[in-house]
Formats: sequence, structure tokens, C-alpha cells
Amino acid sequence: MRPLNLGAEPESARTELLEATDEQIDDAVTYADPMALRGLLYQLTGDESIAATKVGSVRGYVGGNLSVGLTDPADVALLRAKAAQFLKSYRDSGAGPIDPGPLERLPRTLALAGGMEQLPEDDVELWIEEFGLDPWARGLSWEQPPAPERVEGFSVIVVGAGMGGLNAAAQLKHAGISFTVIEKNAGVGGTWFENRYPGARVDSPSRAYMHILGAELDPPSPWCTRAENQRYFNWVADRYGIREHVVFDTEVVTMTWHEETATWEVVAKGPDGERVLRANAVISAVGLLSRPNLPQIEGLGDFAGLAFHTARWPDGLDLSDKRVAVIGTGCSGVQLVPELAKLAAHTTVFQRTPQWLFEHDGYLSPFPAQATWLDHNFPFHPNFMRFRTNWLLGPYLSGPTREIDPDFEDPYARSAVNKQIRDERIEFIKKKLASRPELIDKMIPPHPPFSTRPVQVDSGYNMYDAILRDDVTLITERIERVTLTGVRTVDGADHHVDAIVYATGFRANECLWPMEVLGRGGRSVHDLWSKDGPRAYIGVMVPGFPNLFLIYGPNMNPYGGLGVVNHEEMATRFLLDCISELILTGKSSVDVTEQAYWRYNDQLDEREKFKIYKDPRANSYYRNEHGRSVTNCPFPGNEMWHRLRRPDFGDLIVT
Ligand code: NA7
Repeated sequence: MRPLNLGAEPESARTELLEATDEQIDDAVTYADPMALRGLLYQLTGDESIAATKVGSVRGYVGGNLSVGLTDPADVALLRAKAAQFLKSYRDSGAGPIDPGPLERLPRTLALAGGMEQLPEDDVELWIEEFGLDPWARGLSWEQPPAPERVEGFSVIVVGAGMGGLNAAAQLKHAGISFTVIEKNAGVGGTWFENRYPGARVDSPSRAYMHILGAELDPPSPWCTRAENQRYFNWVADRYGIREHVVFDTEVVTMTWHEETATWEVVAKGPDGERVLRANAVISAVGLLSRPNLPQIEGLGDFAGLAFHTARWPDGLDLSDKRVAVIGTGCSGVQLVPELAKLAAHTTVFQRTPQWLFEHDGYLSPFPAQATWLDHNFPFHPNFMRFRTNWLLGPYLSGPTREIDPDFEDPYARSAVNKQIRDERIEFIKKKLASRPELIDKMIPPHPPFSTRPVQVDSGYNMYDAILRDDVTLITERIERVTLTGVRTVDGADHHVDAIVYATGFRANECLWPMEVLGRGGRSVHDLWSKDGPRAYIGVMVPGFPNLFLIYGPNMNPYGGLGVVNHEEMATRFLLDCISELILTGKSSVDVTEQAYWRYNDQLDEREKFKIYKDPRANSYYRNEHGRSVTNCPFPGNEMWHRLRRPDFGDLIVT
């Protein structure tokens, strides 16, 4: 394991804590996650009575995952009392900078916070990274400093300034490698810059939706709003000095590999027309949810009113006297409808397929003030919460819920836990729609939970509450066509509206589209992928396309284990190691062998056979028209971490 590059503890004393009364401290600790306290207090004190507290499976889900927690209320009370005691004596000692405790204790500590006897030995480094003490843990650490002229002679183009592009840029800057970021939008943030529809917020817990580079921040909400996410990405750009490296409002059109110079020529279109850039390597940080999908519905162009996609919501739009149709009920539609219902005169929801909704108390609210107070005043509380959240989403707890059990027989579910989750979801639907039982069947999805993206909602006010409103109409008849005045369904009904919102998703299966990417011998990447959709070697490299690295490439969308940001960071470290190999050796290109590409993809095809998204009743961007997933990663996050930990140069050709 490499040494930790510890992030700074605040220099100044924690003034809020210094001013806190005993009562405030006692109150705040009641908002702490007891499992986080279990780890935190053990790490800081080494008190074995903390380690002796008992854990077991408990109810409670993050996105449908099973959970582990403290089973004895007396243990919870003990941890809260010890936490309060610790904070009071820390306050009385002046609340100055504090040491994180012995680093060799961390593996046991993290196991305690996770509720495991011990961490799997091979995964210890992964979890210490996730803990976020070292902001550069997933960056490039030169084993030997390269000659300055070698580094100076190397340049990189990063395509996209969203979550992945910002991290890549910060890492390149930290490593001293020259780079330019090309961004099609006027600002950073990618999908969060674009998706401004009412109700837009992240559907992964925010503590697991921040880079290790951002671990010093605590998110304001458990599920941050679009504006809060956008603020975070702006913060990353400023904190790491990235903005000056970004060419905004400029879209990459073609990328062509030139063998004789071993460089990429990138043609990009901006406000002043086309420009040509050259670099030794290209990092594609284009997102999965970046190209809106407009549905194939007849008459789309006939509508006389306002019509737009959720990712193209007009700024300042006033819908207060408008009848609005929403077509599509995936995550975007389900987030939009309850908020739109409050804004529009009338909302008509066109639902082709209902989705499984997972409720959370406080999904729509910021963290309680006490939880934020703990983040600011309890040393390392954000780190433990970050770790806990990633752990709950991670491979040991969430992985099994995404697997088909071939021996499990049930007409609707694919494993015992899948059935349990389905039954609970149906109970939730029945409870919510008790006053309108005729709606219940319409809201039960035909596919098993997790065969499509689970949709996170607020327990109190969500899609089910919205469709009960007098000013909301749910239409489940198929759409026949769009007309001059609205939407006609196959039963012949005309639904007259003033505006149509297409909540119809993204072209997630068309990796790198609409860019033209030409590799060795002028071969187009889309030609290479024409047989059954995009593929890559561990999500990052494509044979025949040397020095091209993908950050959120084919099959990199986590499915049952860790989150998008983790995968992107792992991919970035991998590609930085490839780039450093070129810089250190003075060689000019790195490509993956066909054999390694296919070996990986054969394993991937084999592994996905038992994933619930393969259920034939499911229809979503989780599977393409060839029946395979181009988006989802069937390998658990810890396995991907090992695959991406460092390049296996036996699979690569460096020339
Ligand atoms: P999704 O999840 O791809 O959902 C798209 C929705 O649009 C879904 O309800 C589709 O119904 C519907 N759709 C698409 N085409 C049509 C046509 N032709 N007619 C009627 N309905 C249609 O996109 P989202 O934007 O909601 O979510 C994308 C990601 O953002 C999500 O995974 C989260 O990570 C955040 P269908 O189910 O195909 O019947």
C-alpha cells in the first residue's frame, strides 16, 4: 500500500464546538449514524468496549440494498454517550487540530464501521481510499521523477468537464502534465449543468457522489439538488484551478489518430468556427447521460406549443397557466412530475412503463442542522459518513441483490431477496394509493426490481402522491401520435396541452456518439462496435485506438457495488499510469491487444448472464437492441478496483 498523503485538518479551532453547550452536544449525537460512531470513536480512542458492540442485519435500504447495523439499543446508547463525552472533552481542550489516530488501526476501524469482523484483506486499500483521508489516493504517484523535458513534451486533451473530466483535469494538473479540456457547455458540471428541470436532484446518496478530492466538503443534503451539485462541481473547478484549462462552448466533432506522429488530431466546433488541436493522448470524459433521446413518436414536429426535453428546460419558464404533458416516467419523469404539478395549471403524465420507487425520509430536504454540525465539529465525521455510504452501496451488501438465483422459482422475482424487495415495494404502492385502488395495478412494474434503474423518491411526497392530485392526470394508454394541439392515444382520445416535456432519457447506449473517432488505419470506433454495441478493455481502452482513454466508457456504470465517481477515479488512475509509462520510457503509444480486449469482454458477457437486468421483461438503457448491456458493469466494484489498480502491461502494447 502506498503511503497516505493526508489532507489537512482545519488549522483553526472548531469555533461552533467551543461555543456549544453540553445539551447541544447531547442533542447533536442523537443525529449521528451509530455505525459511523462505532468506527470513529474506535479510531480516535482505541476503546475496545466500542468494538464489542453487536451488529447484525437490520432493515433499512440505500437504493434497495440490505443493511448492517447495531442490534442492541443499549449499544447505540453507549456509543452516543461516548461520542458526547468525547466531544465535550475535546471542546474543553480547545478543539484544535486533531490527529486521525494510528493509521495501522484503520483496517479494523473500517471493518467496525462496516459491521464486518474484518475487511477482506485484498480490499483494505480500496476502503482506505474511500475513507478519503488522502485526496490524491487515486492520482499519479511517480515512482521516479521523470526528466522535465519528457513531461513538457507530453500533452493531453480531455473531452468534457463533468464529474469525470474535472477529476482527470485535477489529477493531470497535480501530476504536472499539460492538458486542455474541451467542454460543449458554457460551464462545468456536465449533466448537472444541463438538467435544470424542476425536481432534478441526484439519485445516488450525495456522500458517495463526491470525489476523493472533495472529501473535505460535506454535502448540504443527503440527495443534493441540481443547484447543490452544480455548486460542488464549480467548487472542484476553482479549488483545483481547472477553469483556466477549459475551452467552453466548444464541441469535439472528430478525433483522428496519426500513426506517424503518434498524436491525436481533434477537431472541435466553437463560437468562432472549427479549431484543430493536437495532443499525445485523449481522455474521453463524455457522460452516459449527455445526449438527449427524443422518442420515435409520429407527429413530433406537428405540435404548435412549446416542446422540449427534460435536459433542455428553458430558463425562467412560467407554466402557471399552462397544461403540460410529460412523456416518460424514468428517474427524470418521476422527479419532475411531483414538482411540476405544483407549478403548472394541469399536468398530464404519459406512462408507458411504471418503475419501482424506493422511498426515503428526507429525500427532498437538506440534512438536519445537527448532522451538518457533526460534519463541521466532530473530527473525521465526514470521512466516516462517506465511508459508510459507499460501504452500504458497495459490493458486499448491494451485489447479492442484483444477482439472478437460477434455482429460485417465482413468476415475478429473480431471487429470494428480490422477491422480498418486490413485496415491500408493492406494499408501499398500496399504502400510497389506498384511496384510489384502481391506480395500484397501473403502478406495478412488469419487470423485477433492479432489472431497470431503481428510482429514489421521498416518502412523504412523490409520484404516487402526485397522481392523486386533482390537477394531475395519469394516462397509461399508448401514445398514437403527437398532434398540433397535444397528444393522441391509441384509444382515440386527444389530450390538449400547451407544452410537452420529453422525459424520455438519453442515448446512453451510443458511447462517444456523435463524435467521429478514427483510430489506426482510419478505422471508425463506431464501425468496430457495429456488431453488438460499444465495448472496451476494463471500460478504458479500445484496440486500434492507442492513447485514447475512456473514463465512463462501455460497461462502467456500476451495478451493485460502489458508485459512478469511484469507477471514474479508478479508470483515471489506470490511464494516468499508462500515460506515465509513456512519459517515463519515452515511448509514444500504448494500445490494448485484441486478445486482452476480447478476454475481458468474454468474461463480461459470461458474468452478466446472471444479472437481474438481463430479465427479458425489462426494457431500459440497461440493455441495448442486441440484448447485452453496453452501460452496466457486471463486475462488483471491488473487482473493478483490482482490475484497474495498475495496468497489466502484458495486455498492452507500448511502442
Ligand atoms: P430513462 O430512465 O431512460 O427513462 C426514459 C423514459 O421515457 C421511460 O419512462 C420510457 O418509457 C420513456 N419513453 C422513451 N421513449 C418513449 C416513447 N417513444 N413513448 C413513450 N415513452 C417513452 O431516462 P431518465 O431521464 O428518466 O433517467 C436517466 C437517468 O438519469 C437515470 O437512470 C438516473 O440515473 C438519472 P419505457 O420505460 O421505455 O416504457
